[in-house]
Amino acid sequence: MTTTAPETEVLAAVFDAAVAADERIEPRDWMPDAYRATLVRQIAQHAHSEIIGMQPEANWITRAPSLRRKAILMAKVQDEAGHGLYLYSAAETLGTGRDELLDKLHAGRQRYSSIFNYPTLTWADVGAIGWLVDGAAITNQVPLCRCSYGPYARAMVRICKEESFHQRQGYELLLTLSRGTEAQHAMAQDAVDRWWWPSLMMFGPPDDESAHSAQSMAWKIKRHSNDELRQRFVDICVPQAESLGLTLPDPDLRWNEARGHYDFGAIDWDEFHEVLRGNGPCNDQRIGQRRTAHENGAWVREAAAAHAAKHGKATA
Ligand code: BYC
Repeated sequence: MTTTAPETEVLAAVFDAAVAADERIEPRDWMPDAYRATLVRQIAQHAHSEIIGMQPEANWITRAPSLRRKAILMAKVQDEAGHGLYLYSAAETLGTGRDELLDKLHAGRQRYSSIFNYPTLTWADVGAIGWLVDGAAITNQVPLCRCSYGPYARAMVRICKEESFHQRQGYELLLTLSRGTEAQHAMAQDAVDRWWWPSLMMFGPPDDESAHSAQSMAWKIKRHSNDELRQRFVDICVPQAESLGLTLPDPDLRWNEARGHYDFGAIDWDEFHEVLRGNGPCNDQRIGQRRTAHENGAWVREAAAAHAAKHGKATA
């Protein structure tokens, strides 16, 4: 639908008023092109993170130490596929199809979270991912349940419930290892040492370098800045690490009475940018495996399309 300049001004005023009043923007509502593009960028990146995020943990399904642990891990990895589906569906409501987004991911034109470019070297990494990575994801994503765009906000409610369960299983797994043999305790500590700093990077660049934060916060897509959420996460983790009997690998971590927060050491932003440029330890492996999985699934998509055509149904 094309609109004249005065019409667009009226529509923009209605949109601004809805955002100011904390009302939800829904798919059929008028929205600025840049708002739509920002949402597609963030939701796509988030969806891609969910499905790429299946890989590091799936690496341990065949080697889980018990049937119970295997069943839990399989369920968690399946949940992540589900989160990807909710999010690709939310992006579809903005007029962007799943095929298009997957093509962009496979061509390296859209991002997924930096965290999934690190390897899972031991079984304890499954615990560290649950505790730290899902913990960081929840801290970042709970405010997204109040995002101004309705379909994204509603998808986040369900995702956050499941992520909370994932975080608890990671904590419980690490606690078991931490209280186990000396070797198990050391394995848990080593995993936390490797995952701590990359988890802090999940929140994105510092506020003064975050290109999108100010506008996304004005549109109430993001409700807090990257640094605010990172600080919240550190404050949550320190007492949890103590209960786990594990330490966090930061000599500068200490309570600051005046600020009412934990101070923490400098993050290696060069490492973050290298990972974003594709030079992390597992970037090639992750995207290569994703492309292969997509190619191997072509027959399923073709069969579903043929079935739908025969029965007169639209395909996704
Ligand atoms: N990794 O202006 P900024 C999960 C990019 S995992 C890669 O601050 P924004 C899960 C950013 O895209 C988490 N790229 O951006 C857990 C931008 O580049 P472009 C997935 C990053 O969007 C367990 C540039 O840096 N969650 O759920 O305002 C198992 C400048 O950044 C990262 C989400 O995606 C990063 N860490 O803020 C399985 C949550 N950080 O796009 C799955 C939703 C920044 O201009 N997303 N960049 O090329 C968000 O909340 C925001 O997009 C971010 C970044 C906080 C991540």
